[in-house]
Amino acid sequence: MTPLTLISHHLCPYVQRAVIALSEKAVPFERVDIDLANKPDWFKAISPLGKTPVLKVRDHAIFESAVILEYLEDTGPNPLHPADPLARADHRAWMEFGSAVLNDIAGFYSAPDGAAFEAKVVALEARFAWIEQRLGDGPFFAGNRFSLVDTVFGPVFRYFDVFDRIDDFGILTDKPKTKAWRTALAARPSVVAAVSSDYDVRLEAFVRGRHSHLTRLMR
Ligand SMILES: N[C@@H](CCC(=O)N[C@@H](CS)C(=O)NCC(=O)O)C(=O)O
Repeated sequence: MTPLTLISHHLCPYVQRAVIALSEKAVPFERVDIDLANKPDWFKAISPLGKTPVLKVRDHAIFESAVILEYLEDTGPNPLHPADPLARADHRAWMEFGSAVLNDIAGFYSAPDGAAFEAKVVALEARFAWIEQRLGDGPFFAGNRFSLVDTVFGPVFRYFDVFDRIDDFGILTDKPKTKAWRTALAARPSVVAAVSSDYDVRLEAFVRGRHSHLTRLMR
């Protein structure tokens, strides 16, 4: 089997997608965490967008998490995408939706003032209203079968474990299906193992370093 190396970052939710998929497929890989605030030259030389994750396969460097996930689907065991083309398209669309949620989360923890912060709370609440509407009986996005959409949302919900300790912002309130999905993902071994045990401490330190509205709420 071709040795795989995943160039990673401790907190990166896009990295976590790939780690979860590799774990679900039981594909061995080496993880190399880098400092994105001080990118090593070797990383800059192989990463056209300068972002993690990058999956090294022999002398190829595959970038963009969605592309890495597709490559793992194409080459690894235990498919995480549904076989039906329409269902696959639907899953790809909700994975993209998950990236939009991540952009809003970044806006939420970086918002410089109360007005920008409130706008992101409203935006996130609306995103999760869509998710609540879309979810079925669970426990996962597509019922009993863990899918790539779950690899995207495990890292999304992980943020809220830290946000919830700051305050209840009401983003996930009155969304029972979303709540059950979050609980199921938090218990999935692949999701748990996608970050190190000091993840929460690191994320808190990261948010403090933003000097944002959320940082001020932490005090
Ligand atoms: N669309 C990319 C997003 C990856 C991304 O934004 N990675 C962040 C860390 S979570 C990054 O490397 N940021 C560093 C930078 O933009 O300079 C993907 O899906 O892989």
